[in-house]
Amino acid sequence: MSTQLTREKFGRKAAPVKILHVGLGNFTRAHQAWYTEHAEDADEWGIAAFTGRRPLMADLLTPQDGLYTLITKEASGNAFEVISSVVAVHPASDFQSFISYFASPELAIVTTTVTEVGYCRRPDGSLDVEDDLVVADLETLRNTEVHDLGSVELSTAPAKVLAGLLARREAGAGALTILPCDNLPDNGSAFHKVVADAAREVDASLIEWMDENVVWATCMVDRITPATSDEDRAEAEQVQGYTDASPVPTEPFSEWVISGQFPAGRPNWESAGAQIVDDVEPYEQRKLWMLNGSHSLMAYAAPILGHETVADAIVDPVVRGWVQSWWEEAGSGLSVEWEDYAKALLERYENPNIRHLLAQIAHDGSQKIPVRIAPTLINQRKQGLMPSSAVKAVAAWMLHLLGNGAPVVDKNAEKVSSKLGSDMVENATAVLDYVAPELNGDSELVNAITAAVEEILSHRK
Ligand code: CS2
Repeated sequence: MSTQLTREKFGRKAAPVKILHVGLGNFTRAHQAWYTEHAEDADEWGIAAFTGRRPLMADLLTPQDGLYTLITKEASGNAFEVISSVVAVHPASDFQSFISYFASPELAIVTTTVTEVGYCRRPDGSLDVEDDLVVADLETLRNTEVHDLGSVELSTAPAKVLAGLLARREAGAGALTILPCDNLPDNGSAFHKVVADAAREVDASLIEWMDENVVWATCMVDRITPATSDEDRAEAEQVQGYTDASPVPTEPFSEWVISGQFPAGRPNWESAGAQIVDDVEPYEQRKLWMLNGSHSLMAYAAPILGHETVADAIVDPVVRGWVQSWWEEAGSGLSVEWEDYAKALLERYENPNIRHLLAQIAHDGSQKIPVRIAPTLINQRKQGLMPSSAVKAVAAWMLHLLGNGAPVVDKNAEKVSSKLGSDMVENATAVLDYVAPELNGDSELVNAITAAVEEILSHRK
């Protein structure tokens, strides 16, 4: 019989909750929780995490007191470590606890990984106040007294955080920092915008309070973290000698670049390797374009060529060539070094021990393509150039929406796919109109997309 993973058995005391995380998944467990665990003042900083819609992670981790095994997958083998910085895991439905943390003066930082979709934004960055879930949440908030906020059910991240802030103001619990950890440019301002838009709809007086009491910090996050497999669970048990319902596989590489103030303090994340900078933008662009952009290109194109994982795809000379051309194209628009970064990326992708499914990366392309690919497309067209790799990524996404390659898992894809039919020129026009409306009418670009569709299909397996 193997041992159960608990704090008592492993001698890990729970640190006081000063960080609340919205949207607990494997990424946060491999990234922010790892940095917090390794900060020199780790024993002062506990994370209370809330799941997304599915309560599974709370069910799995609560019996383990929030502990779990991080499996770092080196190309040469695996390293195992018990992480203990997550001290409580709540299902999203436990909104009473969510509100209580916000109302506590101890709470210093709120972090999020709600993915690009979770911001509920319109293409111009404003809150999508026509989205059914947003409409319902705002209605609920308008009809709820502050002292009853813990008993409501909300679905969207901007509304939840707004509810938390309303409770915090009421409690006089002081200033805090909100630090989104999603793959979006300027994620702090992006989240600020949607929460402020929500506040305007519910209680505009909160805007002024937020200006004085909430700092919206921004960061670039990076660590490739696939979903947990049965083999990971079995291996953790075999090597570590205990049962872990939810170990996390991750790569050795990790980067966190943060900018912003922390009026109520923060862990000494630098002591664990995080960088605190004045301007995140150059790091963010490099990561979003080079890493995430090539991920998306592979996620849509490579399954059509018969590949299932990043490690499979990157050793196919055709895909590798496409990725390297994309790096040159995207890199030429960056203000920072990118050649060494690209070399390191190749090594990360080639790691045969990481089984990163292309179908997982393919999720929610309607939110990812505009952020990862469109800037290069637009910048190059403005210079009169034909960005053939950005074009290839758009063509691959279009093929994906048309039913090729990985299955479509994207609640907002309908906005584009409803316009797609059998005429490739019309399809390319519709997709372009969604990805970069400012390039509407660029017939040369439309032709390039249809040619790229042919090229990708000519390699089909
Ligand atoms: C990936 C990212 O699923 C995706 O869209 O591109 O999750 C990527 O693995 C991380 O951003 C790496 O830091």
